Amino acid sequence: MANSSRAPGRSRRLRAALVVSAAVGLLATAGAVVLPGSASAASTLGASAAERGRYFGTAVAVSRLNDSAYTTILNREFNQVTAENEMKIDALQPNQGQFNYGNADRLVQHARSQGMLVRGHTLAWHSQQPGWMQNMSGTTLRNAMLNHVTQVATHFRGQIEWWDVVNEAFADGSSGARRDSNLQRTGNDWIEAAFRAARQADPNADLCYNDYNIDNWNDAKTQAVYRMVQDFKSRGVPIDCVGLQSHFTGGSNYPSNYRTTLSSFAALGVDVHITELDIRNAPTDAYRNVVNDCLAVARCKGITVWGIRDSDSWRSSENPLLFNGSGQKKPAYDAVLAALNNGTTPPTGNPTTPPPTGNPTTPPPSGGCTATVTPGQVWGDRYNTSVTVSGASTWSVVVAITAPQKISATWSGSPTWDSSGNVMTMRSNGSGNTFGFTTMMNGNSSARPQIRSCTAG
Ligand code: 9MR
Repeated sequence: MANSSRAPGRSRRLRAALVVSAAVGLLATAGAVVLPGSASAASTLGASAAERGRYFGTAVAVSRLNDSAYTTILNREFNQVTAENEMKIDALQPNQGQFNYGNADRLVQHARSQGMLVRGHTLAWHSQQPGWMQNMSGTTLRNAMLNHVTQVATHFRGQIEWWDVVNEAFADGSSGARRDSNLQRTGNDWIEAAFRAARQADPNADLCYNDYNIDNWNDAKTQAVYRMVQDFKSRGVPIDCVGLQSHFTGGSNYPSNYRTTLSSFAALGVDVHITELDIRNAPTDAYRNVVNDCLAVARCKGITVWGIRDSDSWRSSENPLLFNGSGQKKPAYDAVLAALNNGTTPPTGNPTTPPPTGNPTTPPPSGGCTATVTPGQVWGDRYNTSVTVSGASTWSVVVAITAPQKISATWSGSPTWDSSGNVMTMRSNGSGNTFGFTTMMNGNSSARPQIRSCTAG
């Protein structure tokens, strides 16, 4: 049954500013663009975007996390990550029924340790299908696809901010038609079926449709995706966002009506994301325009570049990214940071003082165990909490969050949620007696989680 209802408050998640990091960054500035008259000039992409209530992210190739030069830039500059390949269907389910989460989990772990948001990419796609799926058709394929969506979204439940539920399902050119694929041949409703399965499996993740060549408002493909989203919204199909990949081939390929495209999708009641940005030869003006266009549209939640250094790019010979192969900032980097710093800060959700580090609360023993809260790291828009259980080796702990705060990530336990999304029951999962979670402040920087109960067994 269609269900477009969801936990409240998620769209407010990113509005809070990263004031703490920005201030620290200002002191530590090396080569930052300081704009006279601006309230603050953050020195990293992530901190500056967070000040504007946005994220600035990158695609990550998990194998490169072993490269310290790469990881240094990643951790310093970005507050959102997308797995470049490790969450694709062939990576996660190489043989039918055999799931391989190792690399993807490693990225999620890394993101969590750094307070980065994670975009899941991608649950259903005509490409990068494992061989067993490529050979399927009809009901068998439909069921296999839905099972993949359900299994994967369930595995990552609580860890993923946005899922690219369906990727690249429309044809290029002037037809405005769906792309022919084995998935499309299972019936035109395959896309909405995937979205419904994803919502059911992870009600707290925002669900996106993602595509390329939907940047120019006048293109038939853009119009066709727009009509699909409009139709989904009108029929209650659960969709929350549209991702514009924005792989541009050069200054001319950045369309002058890009902002119109972003705001037109947003007007349908979905968020918009720039999900895979790279521009041939990294022209400063096109990069600057993309940032300015996103900042001009309230529902444009953030920008992800498709790699860190030119040498990391899927089209490295075009040098399309913000850092050169040596990890140095390119002129496009300076243009992007300046545009971010020049942007207006959203009116709500800016804490004027750093949020409290939190008061440890120890609830009275209730069900045979005790759960003790230890405040963790605090960022401008979110904070970590860990909870240690004593008195039992298997347990469930009920944690309540004050809306509009929202838990965005958990670790070392198996969470389930009540229908509001604000009460989490965390069960032991063999990972020890301490679990943790990240809470987005969403404009409320003072509330802290409350332990409602600790039950042994
Ligand atoms: O950058 C990715 C590259 O390493 C892979 O070989 C390729 C095939 O899976 O996918 C690239 O990423 C694509 C993304 O998943 C979807 N949009 C287009 C991206 C560039 O091809």
